[in-house]
Amino acid sequence: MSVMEKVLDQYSSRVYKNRKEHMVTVNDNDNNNQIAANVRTIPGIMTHRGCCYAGCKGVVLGPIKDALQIVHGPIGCSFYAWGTRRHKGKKEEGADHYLEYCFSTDMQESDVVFGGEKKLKKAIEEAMDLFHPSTILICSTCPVGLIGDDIHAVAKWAEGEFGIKCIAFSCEGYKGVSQSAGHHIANNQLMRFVIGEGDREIKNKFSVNILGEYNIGGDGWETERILRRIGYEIVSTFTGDSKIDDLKNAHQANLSLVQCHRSINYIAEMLEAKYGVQWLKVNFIGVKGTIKSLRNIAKFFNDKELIARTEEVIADELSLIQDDMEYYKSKLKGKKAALYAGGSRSHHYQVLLKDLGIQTILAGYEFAHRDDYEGREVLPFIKVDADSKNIESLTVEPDTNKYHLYLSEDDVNKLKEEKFLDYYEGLVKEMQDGTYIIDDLNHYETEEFLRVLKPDIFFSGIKDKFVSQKAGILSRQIHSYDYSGPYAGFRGAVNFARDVTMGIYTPAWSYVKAPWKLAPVLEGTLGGEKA
Ligand code: CFM
Ligand code: HCA
Repeated sequence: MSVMEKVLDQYSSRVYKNRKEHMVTVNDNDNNNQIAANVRTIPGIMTHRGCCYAGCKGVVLGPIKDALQIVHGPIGCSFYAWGTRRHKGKKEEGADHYLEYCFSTDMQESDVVFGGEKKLKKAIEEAMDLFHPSTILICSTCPVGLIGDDIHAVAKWAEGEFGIKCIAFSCEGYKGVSQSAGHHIANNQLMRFVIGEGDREIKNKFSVNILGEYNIGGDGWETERILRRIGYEIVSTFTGDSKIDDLKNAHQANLSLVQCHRSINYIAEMLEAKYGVQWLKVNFIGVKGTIKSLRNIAKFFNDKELIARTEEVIADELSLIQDDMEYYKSKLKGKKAALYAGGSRSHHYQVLLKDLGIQTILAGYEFAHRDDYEGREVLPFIKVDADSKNIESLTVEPDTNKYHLYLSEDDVNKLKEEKFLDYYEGLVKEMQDGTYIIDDLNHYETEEFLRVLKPDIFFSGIKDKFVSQKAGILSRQIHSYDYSGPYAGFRGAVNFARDVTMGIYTPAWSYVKAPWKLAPVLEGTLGGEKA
């Protein structure tokens, strides 16, 4: 029996058939590595996915530091999103700063029965009284959609009443099939009501947006440090350590760098269609990934001095980390890893693991779409189902006043044909033949794959971390970095290598004996048959 068959074997035939389509043995299948993705989880299965609200409020909007964000809903949703994602931001003199706060309407049963709009208005009035924000974002959680509170009308009222910007996001948790729906909803509203409004003077022609960089553990700061050292101007970062005013100016940059394709490709595409800002996929995780990204950015701007400066900075940064990286590589070479994250890190981190001689034997995503796995070439073949149709898709037209091109149209088309611009190759091409890719890996499958494949380390999140550790397999969180970081760029690579080495070599592992390794597994019968 193959490894996959062994894991699937416990399922009933219907679940077996469904889950099989979410599993791929790389380059060892009759299906061109095609995978089922972005569809509903089977009810009753212990998924690791989050919800639409998590993707909108938690992921995309959360890091915007000067917008006061009110969650309209019961308190639990807010409490869960309060600081757990570690999107860092610095307070700036003279600017609003709300990152450390958690604002909620604390919806109660009576609000669900009689409607919650009044309470939301009251919360806005209170927020205005106490904090005088210039921007308020309202995010709804499940009950708000169910009872039909019109948060968009309340946002309009707030704009008229207080002369502020107030945007509502109908990101009820139940929408779509995962966090991914929330990314889309957040992006649509930012495009509608924020991007394009700024007129800050951009003096540097080497101007970029960094899209899909949320500054987890300070990753964005390291990326920005390197880019600034080379001579780029960063117009906006979506949305790590960002301010509304930066986002308003995104249309003025000459190039968008896309770090996390899954959460932000919509804005990258709309910025291009409406304002002519081309986009380039980058990956600042891993030394080789960082170097390749820097060279590609310089190639786009096509300037001799910039290209030379890029090489100078790369050489200098490398000289500062090379000894450390060699040392950690000597400790980690030959180890095997499994990765499971949301929609992009299970690819990005493989580049850094390769730098350290660690092989990835299994990679999974909670909510990536087929293009994140198989590359954007499959986009025309992705079936749009009812759940995707429920999420609004914006169509934008070129803005005649603000549309601008850095390169000529011919050059842009040539670079698109070369799959240099507007392209993401996806996860599967990074992986070795015979390794495994799993979509929406659930709790049972996680335990089974770990048991059978025995990786040295499992990179995932808080929900599975301790299950893995209790079974004697080191787990590090690649969502929150276990309070460490940054892991991006040159300096981040060393931090990561240090943390992984400490984890693997800690003597604690010699004291861990999983309980089921000491006692015999229970035996019995099920429905009169042998279990
Ligand atoms: Fe993009 Fe992200 Fe990720 Fe993501 Fe997330 Fe995240 Fe993640 Mo957690 S935006 S898809 S929705 S890289 S919060 S910062 S770590 S699951 S792999
Ligand atoms: C989310 C946020 C999350 C959760 C991480 C985890 C994050 O999806 O709601 O499960 O450990 O990175 O904070 O992905």
